Amino acid sequence: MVHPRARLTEYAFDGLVGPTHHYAGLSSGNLASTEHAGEIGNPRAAALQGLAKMRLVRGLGAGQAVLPPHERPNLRFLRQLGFTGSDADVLSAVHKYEPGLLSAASSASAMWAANAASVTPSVDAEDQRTHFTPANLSSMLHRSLEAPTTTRILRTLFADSERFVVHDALPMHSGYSDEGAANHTRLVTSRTALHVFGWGRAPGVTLAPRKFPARQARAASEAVIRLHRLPAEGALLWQQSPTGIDAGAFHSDVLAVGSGSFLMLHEHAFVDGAAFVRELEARLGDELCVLVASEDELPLAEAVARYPFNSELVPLANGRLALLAPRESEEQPVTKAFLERVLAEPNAVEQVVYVDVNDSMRNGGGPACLRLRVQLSDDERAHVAGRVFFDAELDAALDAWVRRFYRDRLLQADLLDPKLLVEGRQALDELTTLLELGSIYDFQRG
Ligand code: SUG
Repeated sequence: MVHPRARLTEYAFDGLVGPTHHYAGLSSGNLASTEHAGEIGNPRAAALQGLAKMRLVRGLGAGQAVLPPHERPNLRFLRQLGFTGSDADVLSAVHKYEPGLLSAASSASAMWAANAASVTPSVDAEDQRTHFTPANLSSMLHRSLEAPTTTRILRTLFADSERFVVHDALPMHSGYSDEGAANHTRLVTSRTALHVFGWGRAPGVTLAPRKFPARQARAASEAVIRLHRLPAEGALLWQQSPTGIDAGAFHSDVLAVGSGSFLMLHEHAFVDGAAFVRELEARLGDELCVLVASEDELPLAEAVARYPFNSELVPLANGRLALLAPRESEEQPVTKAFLERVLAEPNAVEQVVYVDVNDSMRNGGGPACLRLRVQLSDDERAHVAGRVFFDAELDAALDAWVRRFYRDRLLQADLLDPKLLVEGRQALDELTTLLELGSIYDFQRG
């Protein structure tokens, strides 16, 4: 068990990009997804970009681990909808019926691991275990298919029930729609730790986006707080700004990112941003450093297009942070100027590194979307099953694995190719051996 003051190390668990990565315009309200629909995908480049980011984080001396992709196309889902015959029959019938449905069944969206689950470190939970609730992702069809496999993966890795608990995903209902850690930030000062949950809708709340869906239900965040045994004073729920959502900020991590005692956000990230910051200051004290970009400084449209707030904040050994921003935000002067202001703030971010995750960005996933933060003590880390912690050897093995199995060109029409299904299964079968995970996929379990 964990001592309440045990030192925790943060591990970024990155979702490995799956072999079916493509652009299908599946996420209404995610402008990049809609804009790039139908473009040629390059799963190999996307996966290699992901590995390069992990290599960079590890090179900074920070904790890095991987989560495997899910099996796609998802034949179980398609058969559940009444498509029958051989796998090839199912794929061609679905494609004929509705190509978008085949895309939904084939999306590599599990790569955006920030949406995999909500996580509470053991030091913050009343029972001193690390809690995980896989996100049900019920607001988008293609993403709603992820929870069973995510649950299985997390239960495989975090099987030690003395230290970890992986809850069931919340019920698949719009009232409990849960997007995982993409709407969550843990802030810490020497006074306390505070879990901030951004939510988009709740019964009786009339302030709501008009164009795009609000994905996170407040009741879902409340359920996570109960499940994770967070004391009431350790959590703060706040509504995402409908203006932000209607401008394309479908998760709160599109307009806000925090780590430790640092938070940066856009004024349209949350409803009544000034009151939000006052509340944080009251709870966390003077050590908290909050940087707000006003609409004048950084227009919402640029913030959504360039994703500076979806930067990955990497805790460094000296207590400061590295900020991994998407390359797109370096290329736009106003956005770059904002990040330079962040860098100039004393005692928070000591370096800004621009990373190329463009193949993910074109589907609305920046650096922060690709990772799930899990804080672990050394003892807890030693009890994580499998071989998922990223070191030079795993890096080399994964790099060779991607180059061996991944295509460098993929269009929606390729998804009905039964060879793609076979290649994908071979790749995942090999991966489970590499990561020492046993049989986690349906095709391996019969
Ligand atoms: O859920 N895109 C993802 C992007 C997730 C970003 N995650 C965070 N902000 N944490 C989504 O909208 C697009 C797939 C497509 O259109 O092919 C997609 O699912």
